Amino acid sequence: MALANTTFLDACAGRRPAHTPIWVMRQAGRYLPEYRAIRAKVSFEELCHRPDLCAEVTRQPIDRFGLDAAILFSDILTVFDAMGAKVEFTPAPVVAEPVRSAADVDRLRFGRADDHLGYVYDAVTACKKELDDRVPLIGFCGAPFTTASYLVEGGGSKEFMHIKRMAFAEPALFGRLLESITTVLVDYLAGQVRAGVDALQIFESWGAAMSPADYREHVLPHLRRLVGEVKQHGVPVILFVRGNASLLEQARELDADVLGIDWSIELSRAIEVVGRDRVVQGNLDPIALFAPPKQLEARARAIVAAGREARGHVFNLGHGISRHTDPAAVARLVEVVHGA
Ligand code: 1CP
Repeated sequence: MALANTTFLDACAGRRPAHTPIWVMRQAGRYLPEYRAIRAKVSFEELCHRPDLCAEVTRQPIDRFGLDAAILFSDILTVFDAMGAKVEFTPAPVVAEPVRSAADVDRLRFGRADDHLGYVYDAVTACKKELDDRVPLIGFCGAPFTTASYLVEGGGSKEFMHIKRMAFAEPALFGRLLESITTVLVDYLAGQVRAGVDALQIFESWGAAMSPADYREHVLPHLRRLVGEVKQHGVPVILFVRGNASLLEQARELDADVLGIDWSIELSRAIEVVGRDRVVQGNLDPIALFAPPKQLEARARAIVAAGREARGHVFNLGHGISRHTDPAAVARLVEVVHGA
């Protein structure tokens, strides 16, 4: 069956649908009472392992807001199951044994995604069925550096001391780790496409921890390989690199169909940097959802207008939605973007 709403895929392909499509990073999650009701019954880990519940929470924001794309409910760290690393969600992720030395890297078992992540593929299948071709489904993974940062730091981080130390002091070890992670990610995204996702997003949430020169030397080659290999599957690839103002010039070199823009740069300026021939996604400050309605509306309209200068534009936030957001503000935002 054909998709009922193709606005998101049209924009990804550089076409101009009747309205600007919108989805919201982290749209399924704790700001929604219907999500919290499910989480009151099951842990986050259990939720990720239950395809029926993944499908339900993936659909929740589609039902409530009429967004133009759904994103698979999972996490960028579930992929650790294919690397022999254990993570607990508290809800912030905690890696029991951080990977900091050559012996630690040797201890990891970089396996086939198919052997360890079948439950995610089952969730994709369940989501596709649940969505019933109303909107496309986005699959995702963390970028090699962002994924590695959780492994090496042992969780979230402010300074990224351990992973940067590894890159600067033991570049061969760092390179070996990122290369192995990238191989798993390539395999994992291929499996998501086989299971039925219509598009892919790669989240480089923490790339700005590196200076632009260090990013180019130590990180970009791996991201380039990931994007290049994943592009062969024929679904649109969105590359979201946070810290755009400094890293956008590197992101634009890669062959991603869509470049995600955070709110550290005006969308019009970002379009000048990446070129008007590119498709962009973004970039409302998530905290703008806490502004008075008129102000939210003005900010959203300005971003839709700026997006018209690019070859294509998918409206989104500049990063994940805050768990404290009032769902009514999201409903208003969707209405404004669709009406603009
Ligand atoms: O208690 C709970 O319910 C757990 C909170 C939660 C949720 C809802 C976590 C733990 N992960 C998720 C789901 C999730 N994570 C999704 C699917 C839902 C959706 O988008 O609608 C996605 C795409 C992610 C991606 C993700 N996880 C990223 C990249 C995006 C970003 O925000 O930069 C990152 C960095 C993570 C790690 C992670 N997982 C969970 C938390 C609380 C975090 C962030 C920790 C940190 O700040 O370091």
